[in-house]
Amino acid sequence: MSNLPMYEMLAKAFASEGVDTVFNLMGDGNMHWATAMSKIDGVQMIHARHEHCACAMAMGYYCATGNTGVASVTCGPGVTQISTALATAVRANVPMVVFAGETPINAKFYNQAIDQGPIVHATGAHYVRAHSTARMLDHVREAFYVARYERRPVVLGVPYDLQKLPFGGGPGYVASSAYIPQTGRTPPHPDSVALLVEKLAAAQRPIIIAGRGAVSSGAHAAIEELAETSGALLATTLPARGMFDHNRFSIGVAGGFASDVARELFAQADLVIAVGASLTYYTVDGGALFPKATVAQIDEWPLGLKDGSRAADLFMKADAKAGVEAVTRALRAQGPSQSNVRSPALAQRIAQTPPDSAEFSIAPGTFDPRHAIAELDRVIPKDWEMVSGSGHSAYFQTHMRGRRPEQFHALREFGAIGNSISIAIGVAAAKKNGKVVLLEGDGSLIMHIQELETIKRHGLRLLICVLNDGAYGAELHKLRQDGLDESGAVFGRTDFGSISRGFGLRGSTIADLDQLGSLMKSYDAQGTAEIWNIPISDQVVSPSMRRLKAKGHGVM
Ligand SMILES: Cc1ncc(C[n+]2csc(CCOP(=O)(O)OP(=O)(O)O)c2C)c(N)n1
Ligand SMILES: [Mg+2]
Repeated sequence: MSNLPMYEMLAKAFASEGVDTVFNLMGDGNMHWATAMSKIDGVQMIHARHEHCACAMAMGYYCATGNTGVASVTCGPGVTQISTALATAVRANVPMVVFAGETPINAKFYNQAIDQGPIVHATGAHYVRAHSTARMLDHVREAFYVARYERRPVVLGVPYDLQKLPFGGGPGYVASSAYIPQTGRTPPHPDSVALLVEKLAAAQRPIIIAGRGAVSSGAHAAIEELAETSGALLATTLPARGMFDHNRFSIGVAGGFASDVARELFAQADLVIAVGASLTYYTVDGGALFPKATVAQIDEWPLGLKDGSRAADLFMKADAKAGVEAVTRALRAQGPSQSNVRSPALAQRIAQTPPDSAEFSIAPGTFDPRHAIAELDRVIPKDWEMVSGSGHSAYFQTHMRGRRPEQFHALREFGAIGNSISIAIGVAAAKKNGKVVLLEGDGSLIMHIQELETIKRHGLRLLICVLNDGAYGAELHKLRQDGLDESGAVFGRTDFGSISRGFGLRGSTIADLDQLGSLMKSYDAQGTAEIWNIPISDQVVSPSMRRLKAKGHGVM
């Protein structure tokens, strides 16, 4: 075994880390390793058509499984291609390991040579410069350890002349999981419980916002119990969207995408408790969402300063579930609280009021995106994985209901378009059951449309719904609001149905929203991926975009 080439040992170490799927694009720097990986029993190799997409697929795979995503790219241009994917993974806390070659360390000249570390570091990702043959397996362990424990992307750069040397022996590989501290749930300090209970008992209009930390802690039921006990309303951050959709006092997402009713209730809130939510600029809508509220944060790692603003007024350092349960117990012991916000009339209003009821005139042959989304919400089964894209149409997608946050995937933290087809491919490669839908804008989809070929070649099955306004809608609406020429953001409605068929997949343009039910049945009955090209109006402006006008674009 010790005489095996280094690339074989590197592949075995990756397998020991539990890697079962790799998203790859070959070049000199990674082809030996990738080929060795593909020979390992149970490893699925997905060969992408762009390195950015290989990484975004690995991110999608993480979203669907919770396991560290693994991608592989070649040295030099392979690495320069992935900077947007790395920055996106950094912002979204996605654990990912990218096996990248490096140009040969002993070569006098190599045209693809570039200092890869600074490129990777500039994105916020970690770079492991694997230059020691004796410590080569330690380098792999470090990559997985940092990715898993710090929840961020890591690029492992291995010069490819070193990859071809004989391994030379050494102790067996011990996977990174053996090094990750297992500390159990962090309990809250009694003083912070007492302080929060005092505030909660006195609050008349409290709202709890749950975030990703609440989802990963399994705090769903505990938070609903605290809300019930304290008379609080329930909301979530965007990534935790859907957590309380079944609860009649759930007001949906907090932030710029909040519904009209939610905005009104937040404006009146006197206490907001963020549970496992870092209170980003977007969650608090730049500070405009709950100006009157005292803000408390329950978090494993509370933040005093977030995105340039004070995050909260009081803090509890605790695991989400443990912290919330302690507050509920103490609140019960203390007796009834002052809250008076919950009522049957409010529950009815929440259930019956549309997120946004502004009126627009809709040109013939196009749909109001709100109607298109409502119909998609009706026909797409609730147990499907949903990947939600970016752009202006993302607002409408956010208001679909009844799907668990674990099945809703939107990596928008870096604000980059062009990721979502690949994220959806990663989800589809993990799930392998066809129950994956991507909702995406036309501009973002076409940015990496070549990945339809990857879908076809690997026989992946997913449904892609394009909200096609024939434009970079997000840009178009800002240009219009500023009275500028919009022609640079308008492209016309690309015929994605034909493009899809050209790649050997199924595809159609939707002429009537009533078609969607029967199209869903025919998608289910066969084995090929499909695009529904949905022409939407470019006149319907989301409330978040309308508010942007009032604030002034780009001014935070
Ligand atoms: C990589 C990247 N390039 C450019 C932008 C600027 N941008 C933001 S939204 C958008 C338009 C997206 O168009 P589309 O996917 O059709 O969605 P729509 O806004 O029309 O709903 C653009 C170009 C960006 N965010 N990321
Ligand atoms: Mg568009």
